[in-house]
Amino acid sequence: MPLHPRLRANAGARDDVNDVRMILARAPDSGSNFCDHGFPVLFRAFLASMLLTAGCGRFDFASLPDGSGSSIDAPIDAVPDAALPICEPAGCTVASSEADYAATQGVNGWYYGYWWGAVDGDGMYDAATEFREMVAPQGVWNPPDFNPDTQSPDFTWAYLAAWGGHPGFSPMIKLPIRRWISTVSGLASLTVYHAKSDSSGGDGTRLIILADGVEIWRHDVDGFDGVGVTVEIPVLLHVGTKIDMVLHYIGDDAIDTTNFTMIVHAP
Ligand SMILES: [Ca+2]
Ligand SMILES: [Ca+2]
Repeated sequence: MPLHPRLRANAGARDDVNDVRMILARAPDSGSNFCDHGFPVLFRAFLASMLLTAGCGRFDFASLPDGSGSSIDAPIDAVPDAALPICEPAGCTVASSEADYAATQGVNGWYYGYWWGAVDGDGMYDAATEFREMVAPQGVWNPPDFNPDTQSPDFTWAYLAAWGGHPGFSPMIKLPIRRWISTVSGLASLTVYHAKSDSSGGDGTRLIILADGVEIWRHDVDGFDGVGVTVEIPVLLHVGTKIDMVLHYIGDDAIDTTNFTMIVHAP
């Protein structure tokens, strides 16, 4: 990705990533300071495709573990519309998966679906074409062919509720996906919560967040972890940006009832 003309970046990757230092600074001839209010650019640093940080300024990676062969990517996106707040005042909420939850698709931008891994030849979820909508005749979202008889081949543990849901592994891989399609444009923060609802065991669940199909965050919660994590994930939104929360079973789907929610808000 081309560097923004007003910026210079020093980035590198060495075998010992503990020594990597990345500096994003205003170019000497720049007429404005990108770190001031307005954020004309969004800087994101990835280590082996995992988001490390975003924002602007100087980043020291001294706390990283050794990562021989890891790559560090630092795309710098020009965001001409980021100077406009996504809502006001600061911290205001645009969308909340729990507060906006409904038994109708599309309410406040939320959609409820799944990836049918068992019938996907390449085994990879394509956010552009492989989001299948669920249905919610009872207020809880299930695949449209769901059969509650556990002996049926169309049975699945995959479902979505206001507070979270459950991934499906047996008899067929079906991963529930909570999707939000942005109605705003600008820099936002996602408050993401991931914990076990049933913390009595199992091998845990994995929550993967994608922005227009690109992974921006993932987390594994242990089978006994009823506390989990709450994180803030910076993201640049445009009208139509698709944020997918994909709930994965990890090894199997035993005892995988999981809390996961997202709030989209202004920084
Ligand atoms: Ca696929
Ligand atoms: Ca599991």
